[in-house]
Parts: sequence; structure tokens; C-alpha cells
Amino acid sequence: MRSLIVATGNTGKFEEIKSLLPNEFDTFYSLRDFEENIEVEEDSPLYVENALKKARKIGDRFGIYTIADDSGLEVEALGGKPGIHSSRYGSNDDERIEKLLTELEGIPWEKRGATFKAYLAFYIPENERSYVFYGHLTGYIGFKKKGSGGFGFDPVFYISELKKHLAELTREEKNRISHRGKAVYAFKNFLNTDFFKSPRVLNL
Ligand code: ITT
Repeated sequence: MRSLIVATGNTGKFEEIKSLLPNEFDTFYSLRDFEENIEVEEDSPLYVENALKKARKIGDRFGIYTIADDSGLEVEALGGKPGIHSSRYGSNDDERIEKLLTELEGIPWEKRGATFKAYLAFYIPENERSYVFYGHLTGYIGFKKKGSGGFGFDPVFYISELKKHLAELTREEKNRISHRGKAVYAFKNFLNTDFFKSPRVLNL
């Protein structure tokens, strides 16, 4: 019986990660499943460090394999903002999108390039080891919201190759190309080729 905590309170992230690991774990928990509210201060300027911090703190508290995702949207015309501060850019998704569109008012298509980045940290409480996986997705910030799928900035993130916004894709379509989808794919390969196959090498 394998369990995994996805150390997030963000339901969108949780559902995506869970759907990408259909055969690897039997039970998934998000932070919403625990009564205790464990504060993890995401105070590093690096996504990777925040992801590691979240995974270690939660994994040590509950003694269960833990994965944490620290991600963000970097917009070229804004010098990489909101980036690491994406979740604090506004108090909810609508507010964050509104603020982004306002900051980009008057900026033409060719200067609206943006990248989503995701760092996933996997932590094993038994031996205190951590592994990190990364993925990114490039696109453009559109002029208005489109679609109702996904979460966060998905309604304004346009993929030229598909001529669609991320929120217009099904979860499976988003998973296939997204920053998180790519990071989880690498994690899944690690689990299936190394981790589950060689537990003794990993001192488990
Ligand atoms: P946890 O820390 O609890 O996991 P969070 O939402 O605060 O949840 P982050 O600090 O990693 O997570 O912030 C990521 C933000 O970046 C997220 O709130 C969205 O605004 C944005 N974001 C990340 N991935 C996204 C995606 O796939 N689609 C749309 N927006 C995304």
C-alpha cells in the first residue's frame, strides 16, 4: 500500500498531479486532508528551495512520501514577474488575472511571451533524501480570458501551436504539454525505472 502526500492546498495542482500518477500510488493526500495547519514559509527566491522546504517539512511531520510543487508564471514584458510570487499576486485567480491584464495593457502580442515553470520535490522521510524534477511551458498572455478548465492563469495563457488557451484544454490535454505534466513525467520515470525497482540502493 503506497501513499503520497501532495503538499499543497491548491486543489488544481493536487488534481493534476494525482491524475498523472494513476498506477504509482494507492492513496493521495493533500494538505486539505489534515486538520493540523502546518505553516511552511516560502521565503526563498528560488522555486527549487521552496519546493524542497515544503516537501521536507510535511514529509517529516507525517512520515509519508511527500511531493511538493513550487511553480509560477514568468512574463517577459514584466521582467519575469510575477514568477516566484505568482500565488501572492492577488487574493484569488480572478484578481491575479485582472492585475496581469492591467499590467500588460498596450503591450503587443510579440512582447507578451511567458513561461510557466514547475519544480517538484519528492521527499522520503525514512532516509531523508530528496529528489527534484522540473518542467516548463512557453506561450503568450492573451488579451482576455478564454475557457473554463484548469486553474490559476490558465484562461489567459495562450499556446500558439494549439491556437488555444490552457483553460480551453481538457485535463489530459493540459497534462500532456504543461510544465507540471513534464515534471511529473520525469518523476514517474524515476519511480518506475529506479526507485521502485532498487529500494536497497536507496537504503529503504
Ligand atoms: P501551494 O503552495 O499550497 O502548493 P500555491 O497556489 O500557493 O499552492 P505556489 O506558491 O507554487 O502554489 O504558486 C503557484 C502559482 O502559480 C499558482 O497559485 C498559480 O497562480 C500559478 N500557477 C502555477 N501553475 C499553474 C498552472 O498550471 N496553471 C495556472 N496557473 C498556475
